[in-house]
Amino acid sequence: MAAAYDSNNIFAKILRGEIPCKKVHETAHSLAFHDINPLSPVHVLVIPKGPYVGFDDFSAKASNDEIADYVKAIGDAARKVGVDADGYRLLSNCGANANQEVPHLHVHIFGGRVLGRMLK
Ligand code: DGP
Repeated sequence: MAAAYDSNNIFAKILRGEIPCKKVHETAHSLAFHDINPLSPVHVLVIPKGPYVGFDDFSAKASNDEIADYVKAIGDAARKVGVDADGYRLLSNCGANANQEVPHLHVHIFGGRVLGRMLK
């Protein structure tokens, strides 16, 4: 079972506008912005606006509208930053075993170079 949502996590603060971000794309239910500590030439994070800790509670509790919006936002963000032509990697760390650092669901988009087998 996922942990309870902590509304003081850094991405909740970004969503409330309390901390700035370099926005890539925004929809009704999703926000994409550049990672503060990029691990590849393009490193974007895409988050749902709702209070979901990770993929587990998002997939269990989010509405079909939120899920559709989020999936589309990930693809649209990748196209906006131009990694669709050469390829990119999507990754979401979910929970302790995956070393998830920020307890708000995020999908990483890595691109801009040939990627090793593991990143993150
Ligand atoms: P993960 O380990 O999967 O939970 O990745 C968390 C990512 O969040 C990590 O790549 C760095 C990024 N990050 C942490 N704090 C901030 C922040 O304040 N702004 C932005 N843009 N990214 C952040």
